[in-house]
Amino acid sequence: MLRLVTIPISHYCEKARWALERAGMPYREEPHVQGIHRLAARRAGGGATVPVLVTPDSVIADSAAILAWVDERTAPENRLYPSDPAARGEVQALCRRLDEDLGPSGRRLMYVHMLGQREVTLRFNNQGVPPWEDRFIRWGWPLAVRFIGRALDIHPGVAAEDERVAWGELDHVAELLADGRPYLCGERFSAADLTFAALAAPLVVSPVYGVELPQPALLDPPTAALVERAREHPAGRFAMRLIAEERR
Ligand SMILES: N[C@@H](CCC(=O)N[C@@H](CS)C(=O)NCC(=O)O)C(=O)O
Repeated sequence: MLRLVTIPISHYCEKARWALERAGMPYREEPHVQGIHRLAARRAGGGATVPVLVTPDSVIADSAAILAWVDERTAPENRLYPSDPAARGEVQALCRRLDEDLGPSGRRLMYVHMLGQREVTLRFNNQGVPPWEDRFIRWGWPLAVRFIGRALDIHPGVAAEDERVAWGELDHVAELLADGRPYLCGERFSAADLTFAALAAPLVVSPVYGVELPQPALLDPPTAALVERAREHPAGRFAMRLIAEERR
């Protein structure tokens, strides 16, 4: 049985879950809270980040590498990467861009919003984690806020900066779609679509995700307004469409 070490709320972990589930590969998720995840990731044979996928003969500690590993074991008609080298290169380049720009900016933006909403954050963040980790992070909440702040380099003004980068990425996706193509790299759902929709999930607060996400009615008004604005963006609407159609 495959093992997937995660922070359940993490959008990089959602990428891995989505790829595994889409390929019909059974796996056991091992969810942890922030901080403890580093011990779990290292114990599984990975580095400091999750997801980490433990297979019978390897340990894969990066979400893009997990998608590639899953794809090699998927029937050709369901693959996420085209076999043509040029088309494959295009998908990989877009995935890399989204991993490097949309992923970190959207994540930090949502953490800045959510860290001030302790109860709702803990309720949704801690789904499925071991009970002692749930108690640990509740008890040590101020420490957890400091740990996350340091790990993500949260500083004054960072939310505006992240919003600019994240919306720049949404605009880029909207520009790609402006010629009427149904998917980011053409006629077929690819790793770029999965990567985009998973990494945009915190911004649009995806209604389908590996764990439940707090819908706008539960969020503070500025956060709810941000989510509504993301959902109304053409790229946000595209993410919602992909999630509804492809995230089974
Ligand atoms: N490039 C990595 C990035 C993964 C990543 O940043 N994971 C976050 C969770 S969203 C993490 O583990 N951060 C905690 C840390 O750096 O300590 C991937 O795609 O797997």
